[in-house]
Amino acid sequence: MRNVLAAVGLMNRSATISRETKETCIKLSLDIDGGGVEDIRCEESFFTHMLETLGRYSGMDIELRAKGDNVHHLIEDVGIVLGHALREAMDETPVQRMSSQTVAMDDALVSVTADLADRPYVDIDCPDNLYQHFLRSFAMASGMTLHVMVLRGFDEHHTIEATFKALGLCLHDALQIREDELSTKGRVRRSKEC
Ligand SMILES: [Mn+2]
Repeated sequence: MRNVLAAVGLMNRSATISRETKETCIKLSLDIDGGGVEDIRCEESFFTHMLETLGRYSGMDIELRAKGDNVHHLIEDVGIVLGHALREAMDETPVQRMSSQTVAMDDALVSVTADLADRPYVDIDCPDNLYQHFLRSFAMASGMTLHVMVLRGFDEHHTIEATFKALGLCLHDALQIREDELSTKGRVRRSKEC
């Protein structure tokens, strides 16, 4: 539990989104101040494993039920919904915003840098187009800046898994609450009302 105010019920950084289209059906509950508890059921076992990794390393609770007419639509739409949920759950509470993490997994060495402000921008190295698509959709929907650099690695599985671990660690640190906004211009995220 990273947030004492959430622990005593004085703050709620969570969001629940249901999204159904002709291509996918997604139900997601996200709690930033959870304990990294994942309850994920979707049709792709490696994608499920990566989302569990993201939850565990970020310390966010992720509850997900997702189905899709194909894996591309499933991965893309889960990224969009997860990004929207993160943005909604963060709201305007000041946070550390920025984090950079480098993770090794055997041959793979991956560096992830994120800034959780309203500055949607991505530059992503990824050996798999679908997982690059997920990361891009997630980051753009959340509004964050996200850079992923694969420093080395030849096993795609290791490289993708190291990326999700590093992203999770970035989110863990960047979501830490501050008393004031880390900015010279004040507000860096819009409230839901704006
Ligand atoms: Mn697409």
